[in-house]
Amino acid sequence: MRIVVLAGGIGGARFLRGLKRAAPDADITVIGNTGDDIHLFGLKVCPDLDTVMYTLGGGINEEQGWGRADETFHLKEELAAYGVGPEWFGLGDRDFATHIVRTQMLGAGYPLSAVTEALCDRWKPGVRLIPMSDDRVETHVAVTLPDSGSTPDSGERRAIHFQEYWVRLRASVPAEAIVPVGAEQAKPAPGVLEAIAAADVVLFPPSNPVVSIGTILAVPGIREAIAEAGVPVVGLSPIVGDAPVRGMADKVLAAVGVESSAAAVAEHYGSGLLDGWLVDTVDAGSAERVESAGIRCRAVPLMMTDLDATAQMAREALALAQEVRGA
Ligand code: FO1
Repeated sequence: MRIVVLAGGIGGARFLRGLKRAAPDADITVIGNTGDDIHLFGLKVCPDLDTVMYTLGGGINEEQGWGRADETFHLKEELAAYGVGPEWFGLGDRDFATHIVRTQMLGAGYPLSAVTEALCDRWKPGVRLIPMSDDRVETHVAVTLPDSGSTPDSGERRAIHFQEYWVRLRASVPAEAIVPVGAEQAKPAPGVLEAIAAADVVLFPPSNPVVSIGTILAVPGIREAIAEAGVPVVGLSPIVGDAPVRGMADKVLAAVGVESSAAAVAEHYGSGLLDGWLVDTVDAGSAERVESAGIRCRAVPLMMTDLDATAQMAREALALAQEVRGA
């Protein structure tokens, strides 16, 4: 079975671990979000690609869900001693090596997709990980900075990098707009459209529907390829009981005018894209609303508490795909 998964960071990576357990013989292609990518200290950092690679390759910091296990921060401390920041973004020494190799290869002319493949040669994630695009796409968030009076730009309306919004501001101010800068001109990376066309099923894990999966779908050609592939497309709600399972998805949903509920996220994707949608058992009451939007819906436990529970979620997603295929 050929499975294509659109993935963001932590939620996508953990789901993939369960999917590999549930379908050990499947050929899994992961299309990774690169809208979170950021250039720091002259290096290209790809948080979502790295989170998938480290999680599936056994190198992730399990408690955080991002960055490397057994990490140290000497380099960051040395940079700070020179007054070189940003201090709010935690890049560890082991993680730095990945960004140095990536930046070196990009500088030598390799596209990001080839670089990602080379990095995965080390981590052997057991899936084919492809960035959504080799072109630069950077998610920016329009905010009005808090009027603290303490910084010169406080009270101003500005577009800031997604990482600044997420990590420095902790999504503490309303996101007024989310803009995947560069997406309109971006092309899907080599292998993306081919994998979708050859897939037996496409899955949307419980990743952020706006800044993760939404950004991937914003690359011209990807949404269309999925809609036209003629294979079941099944998603898992990242919202359980009107709140994100983790992260701050509700903040960015508000920016695109979508309420924070399992049913509203399904409607946001729409029946033109989604065939099936899994909601948590606590949201069983919203199944009817999803079905009346033309999307087959089942209520099953959706908390990724451990690998067994996550594998069961993946099995439910594949079963729903089978069901809609037979419909
Ligand atoms: N998340 C944080 O909350 N704080 C950090 O300092 C931080 C650093 C970081 C470094 C490398 C990396 O791959 C991920 C990192 N993340 C950090 C996670 C990341 O900001 C986001 O969770 C994702 O971009 C959203 O998917």
